[in-house]
Amino acid sequence: MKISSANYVVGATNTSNFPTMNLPEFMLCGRSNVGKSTFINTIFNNKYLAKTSSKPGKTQVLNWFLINDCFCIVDAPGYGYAKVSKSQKEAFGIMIEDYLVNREELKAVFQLIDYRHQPTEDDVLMYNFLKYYNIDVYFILTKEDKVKKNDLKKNLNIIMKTLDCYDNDKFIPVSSVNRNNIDKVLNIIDTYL
Ligand SMILES: Nc1nc2c(ncn2[C@@H]2O[C@H](COP(=O)(O)OP(=O)(O)OP(=O)(O)O)[C@@H](O)[C@H]2O)c(=O)[nH]1
Ligand SMILES: [Mg+2]
Repeated sequence: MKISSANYVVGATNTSNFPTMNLPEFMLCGRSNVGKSTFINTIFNNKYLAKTSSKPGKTQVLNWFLINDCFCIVDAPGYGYAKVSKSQKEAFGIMIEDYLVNREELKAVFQLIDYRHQPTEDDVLMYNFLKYYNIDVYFILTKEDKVKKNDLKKNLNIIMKTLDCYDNDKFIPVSSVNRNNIDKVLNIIDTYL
């Protein structure tokens, strides 16, 4: 897929102000700091598109990005960030659940997992939630450039085992540093368009 345009559309916190473009949407979810916003900038080749930070908790609302005027990517706040207040965590949770359960435009979710670490309880809960609602999910393993060659297979096995996933679930290791496998993600999106 050739990317001819990628633009920020809007940020929203509840159904009443979600945009109404009636285009296919793909959501990114994952722990705070796993690299969701960076991943958007990497796939669409524009480091200023989504705001990123080395400190967790950067993204605070659902952000829509319009790609090639034909589909949207939705960036979400991360889960599992200890410093976010309990009430804010609940608000993020409700907003993301509301989106995932009710959004007709949603085609698939890319769940991002840090390739260096064992998935957390929150990662497992999110995966089970997606499966329960029959939402197509693809795992993106981020920060591959930071994993030692010798650990690639071992880490993948730990991640698959912890998530207790299905044999046909797809895992795509990516890196914002060397752009590894970015074309594979675009190919997946293409199959829904
Ligand atoms: N080395 C390396 N660093 C990465 C990669 N992806 C993201 N990062 C770094 O990880 C940090 C967090 O990235 P973000 O994209 O802001 O993370 P996020 O998941 O959007 O975080 P929240 O908005 O807080 O939920 C930043 O310092 C990025 O530069 C990668 O593939 N390789
Ligand atoms: Mg972010």
